[in-house]
Amino acid sequence: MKHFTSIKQLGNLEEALKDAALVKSNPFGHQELGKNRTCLLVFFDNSLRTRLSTQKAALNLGMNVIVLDVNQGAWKLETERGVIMDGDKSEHLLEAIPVMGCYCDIIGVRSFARFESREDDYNEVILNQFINYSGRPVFSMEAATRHPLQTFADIITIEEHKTKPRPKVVMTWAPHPKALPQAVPNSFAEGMAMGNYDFVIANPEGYDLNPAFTKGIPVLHNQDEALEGADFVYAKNWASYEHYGQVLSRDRSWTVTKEKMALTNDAFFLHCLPVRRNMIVSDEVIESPRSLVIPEAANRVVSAQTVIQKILESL
Ligand code: AN0
Ligand code: CP
Repeated sequence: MKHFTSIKQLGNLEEALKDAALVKSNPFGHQELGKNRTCLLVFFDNSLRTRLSTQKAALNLGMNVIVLDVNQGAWKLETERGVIMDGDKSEHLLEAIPVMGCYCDIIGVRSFARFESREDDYNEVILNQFINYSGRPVFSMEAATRHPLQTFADIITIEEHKTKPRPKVVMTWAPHPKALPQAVPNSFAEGMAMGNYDFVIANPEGYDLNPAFTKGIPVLHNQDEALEGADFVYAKNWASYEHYGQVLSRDRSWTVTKEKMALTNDAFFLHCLPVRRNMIVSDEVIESPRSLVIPEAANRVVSAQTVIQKILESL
């Protein structure tokens, strides 16, 4: 694997899950692969899980790790070409990226949707500049439209807990005070399509995702109907795609509560975290024995390590 920007690049999901199981059972088995190699993690946005789990994954593989928080301590970066740089930005991404490439062997990038232009976000302008100008393999740690390392961890977690060959998985929108990207839900939909899942999306009117990610997937605007018989409930907020970046609803009747979970087949609860309690999910549900949010976060090491290993093998 050269670059990793979409869960689809894993190819065969079943094979990738076998690789992940091997990584999980023997995390220090391939330290020779990373020896004397450097992994650079570049963050344009905040992170707890991705920051820690990806470092841990690279360390497990014997790599050296450097972390750069672009907005803390680095020069302010211009991202648009052709700009007369007489403002507060001291350096252009077009120099900064190849320079970063000089100091490492592989690069992870986190750069969320900016919600300034749907076209720029969906063209993954920042991530693609890293791919085009760093001279290094690049993997996404959540870009504008996808969060594939999260999706892979989500699927590993579902596979570990499913009790039937084709579980019903419901991804439901839930309320949040701020505009959040579509990367996590887009990516999860993409991942669900790769496996044997009875997958349904529930969201209010005006919140349908980009149809490129939801082709052939049932989308219901009635959450209760969608939750019926679910084996897994995957909650997430996202801002509107149609009215791009807008928060059209904060309707707390969409919060995942005990009453909502009672509609399911004693479903497991998943969320990528960070989560706002009693907006997205009630205290009771997230603290219940059916909540998988911690094992799901733990699997972020496994997903990152499996992907970094594949990249190292192709260097
Ligand atoms: C981000 C999002 O929704 O994409 C990161 C989630 C992994 N969430 C927040 O910014 C709260
Ligand atoms: N789930 C996830 O990516 O969390 P962070 O934003 O904390 O990295």
